[in-house]
Amino acid sequence: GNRSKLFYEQRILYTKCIAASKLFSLISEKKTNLCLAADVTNVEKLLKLANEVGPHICIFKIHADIIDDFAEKEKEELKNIAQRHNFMIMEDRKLADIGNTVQLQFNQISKWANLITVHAISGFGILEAIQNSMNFNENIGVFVIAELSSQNNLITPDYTKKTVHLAEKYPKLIAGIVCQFSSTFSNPGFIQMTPGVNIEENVTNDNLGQQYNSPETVVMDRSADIVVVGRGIINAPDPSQIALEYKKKLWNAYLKRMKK
Ligand code: 5BU
Repeated sequence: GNRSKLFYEQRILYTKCIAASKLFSLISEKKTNLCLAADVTNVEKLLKLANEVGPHICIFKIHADIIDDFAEKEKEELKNIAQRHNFMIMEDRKLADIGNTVQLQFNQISKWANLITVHAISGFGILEAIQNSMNFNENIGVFVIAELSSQNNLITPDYTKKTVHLAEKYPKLIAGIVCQFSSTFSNPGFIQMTPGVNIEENVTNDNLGQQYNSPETVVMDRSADIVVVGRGIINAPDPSQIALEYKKKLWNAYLKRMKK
């Protein structure tokens, strides 16, 4: 079937990943498919963003290694905010090492994150390692990176295909795929997460290779289920107000896709 024609609620029937079904239902409850990329270095600013933007997002995505003094207390506080506003916390760590090392890294990150990104570059060992650890914590969902948004990145069509094929072998683990195109995978149980979106006029890239599309392009033409927005929101004078604007645009694009 065509996954882009199923409502979020319907997609729950196809997933075997607990985190993915939670995500599908919170998206349809809150009517938001917006993921905030909270790429800030100051931990107070991070928590303030989570509080202010929280009502408008399904995922609060961070890079823990860029934050100054992100300690136990702050992680607990972020978890509390996530519970209050009903969003999930993603660590965009892009794990990529051999299975054993990834297992050790995962065991730390799974103490506070609900979702995590991984590269499939090192092969099956990385997913086996996470699966072994998952027995203790069933609620962490993995997003596998099959494509990147950056210009001239080194991922080939063959690598993308093999990544999706590998992900298919771990349905309980895999919440979704980070990719750019509708054709990248077909399993309706996987969530398509797509970064590289900005609504400012004439902003199509940054000067370090990032490439931007519109909400309509990624949701309607490329069938994204969750859209990642960072600087378009966090650099605005009023992040909460602009997040609401992104939320509405992205949700309308989804509704239009379903009617098309
Ligand atoms: P931006 O400020 O909207 O450009 O931030 C995009 C975020 O998505 C940032 O945190 C990146 O690390 C992340 N990202 C990406 O931009 N492109 C990719 O292909 C992947 C992740 Br995978």
